[in-house]
This record gives sequence, structure tokens and C-alpha cells, in this order.
Amino acid sequence: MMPVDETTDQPVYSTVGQPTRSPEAQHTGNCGQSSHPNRLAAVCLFSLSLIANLVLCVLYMTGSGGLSQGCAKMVRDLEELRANHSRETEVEREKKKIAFMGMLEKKYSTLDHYCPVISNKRVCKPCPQDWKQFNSKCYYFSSEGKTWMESHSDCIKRGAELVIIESKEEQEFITNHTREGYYWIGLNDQEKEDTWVWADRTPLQNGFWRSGEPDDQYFKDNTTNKDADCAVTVPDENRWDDTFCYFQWNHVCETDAFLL
Ligand SMILES: *[C@@H]1O[C@H](CO)[C@@H](O)[C@H](O)[C@H]1NC(C)=O
Ligand SMILES: *[C@@H]1O[C@H](CO)[C@@H](O)[C@H](O)[C@H]1NC(C)=O
Ligand SMILES: *[C@@H]1O[C@H](CO)[C@@H](O)[C@H](O)[C@H]1NC(C)=O
Ligand SMILES: [Ca+2]
Ligand SMILES: [Ca+2]
Ligand SMILES: [Ca+2]
Repeated sequence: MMPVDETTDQPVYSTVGQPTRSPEAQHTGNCGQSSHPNRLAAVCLFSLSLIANLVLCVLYMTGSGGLSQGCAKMVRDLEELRANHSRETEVEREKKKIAFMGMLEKKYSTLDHYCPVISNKRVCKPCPQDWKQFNSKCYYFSSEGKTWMESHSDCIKRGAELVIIESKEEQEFITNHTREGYYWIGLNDQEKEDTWVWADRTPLQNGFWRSGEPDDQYFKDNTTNKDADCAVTVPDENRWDDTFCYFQWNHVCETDAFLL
């Protein structure tokens, strides 16, 4: 029967003619726990012999007061080994980061819009490509006519909401970028006539209506047909009008800027 090493439960083989594992080697952390045990063991042995030689080096130096060539080489080797090791952990960390970003990407489909991958690296910008930043928000100005409801869905699909205009400055910014025509904003009174709410269901505080609006009709429509429940911003007037929700206008989406 083979004698058994109590610490590892492994049979103890004859060590004649084989390098023995020194007691220190069992206390040097990860040595031997790698998926490449042979390579790691070699590196371990190499570093151990380096350390042993360095000790000799120091003894030699203190004895003779000089720095030998071999000694300098050993210091260089040790530095290189340390550099190689930190480079490997850097690569591991980078791999983990990429995997984590991949997980985020599945969770947040808009990640690529804010942080596109440029030559293997994610570069994050405050606003997605083709969106415009104003203060801490990003705005998307569509170039395709859609009903108010389709526009609402389009913004949500883009990880945003139809624009909520809360200040004179924001209204002016919107006006500056909607000179080509009517654009839907996130305001409607579909649920209760004349009770205007934003797309996120917050009630309207102060509006920027044209004079005489909202009148529950399309202002160029001289019929008595009333039921205009969705709001547009009127080009060059810096003001809003209520029109029919099924009309097809461009729209403005708004979302948070990614600011660190
Ligand atoms: C460090 O890495 C380089 C290149 O990967 C290799 O040539 C060199 O032998 C390594 N040095 C040590 C001490 O492991
Ligand atoms: C809108 O445009 C005018 C004229 O170009 C400019 O003076 C003003 O600063 C702009 N306002 C905003 C909020 O972008
Ligand atoms: C508006 O009224 C005028 C005359 O009353 C008529 O000629 C025109 O066709 C009407 N327009 C619409 C869009 O109904
Ligand atoms: Ca807003
Ligand atoms: Ca209405
Ligand atoms: Ca109107």
C-alpha cells in the first residue's frame, strides 16, 4: 500500500530524480490551481528560483558591495515576470468587461446608440447618434409622418418618450429644430376633453399655445368637426396647436443624456 499525504489525500510517489515541491510552493497562493498547471508550475518554479537567487544576490551585494551583471539580469527578469502577470490579469479584466457589456446590451437595447463599439472599445457619448443634446436631455426629430399614437410608440421603441416641454428655453430649442413643419409633442387630451396630459401622464402646468388654442379642432379646418386631441408645435411660431391625432406629422422624442 502506498503512503498517503494527509493534506492532499494523494499517494506520495518516490521523489528520486524528480524536482520536489518545496514547502513554500504550497503557500504561494494560486500556484497549481490554474487550468494550465504545467505552465503555471513552470512560472512558479521560475519565480521561486528567481527569488532564491535574488536573496543570494542581495547577500552577495552586501558582502562585496557591488552589483553583478547576473544580479541585474535577475532583477530585470523579475520585473518582466511581474509585468507579464499584470498584463494577463488586465486581459482577464477586459474579457469580463466585454462579457458584462454584452449582458447589458441584451438588457438595454439602446446601449449601442449611446456607446457604439469603435475598434473593439465602447465609446460613450451624451446622446445617441443623430440625436441633439440640449442641457441634460437628448432630442430626436423624426423625418417621417406618423399618427400621434405611432409617434408615441416610435419614441418608446427608441428608449425615449414624446417630448415634454417644461420651459421657455426648451420650447425655443424645439422651435429652432422644427422649422419644416408641424411636429407632434407628447401632449394630448384624449382621455378627458380639455384635460391636457403629457405622454408620461403628468398634467400640463404651463402651456405655450397659439392664441385661441386649444380649440379642439384643426385650425385650417372650417368645418364644425371637433375632436382635436393631440398637440403639435407650429413652425416659426414657437407655439402649440391641437390637431387630430390621426393626422400624420413628424415628431420629437426626448430622453436623458448620458452624463458622467
Ligand atoms: C513575458 O512575456 C514575453 C512575451 O509574452 C515572453 O517572451 C517572456 O519570456 C515573458 N517573461 C517571463 C519572465 O515570463
Ligand atoms: C435658437 O436659435 C436662435 C437663433 O439662431 C439662437 O439665438 C438661440 O440661442 C437658439 N435657442 C436655443 C435654445 O437653442
Ligand atoms: C372652407 O370654407 C370655404 C367657404 O366657406 C370652402 O370653399 C372650403 O372648401 C372649405 N374648406 C374646407 C377644408 O372645408
Ligand atoms: Ca423636456
Ligand atoms: Ca381636444
Ligand atoms: Ca386647434
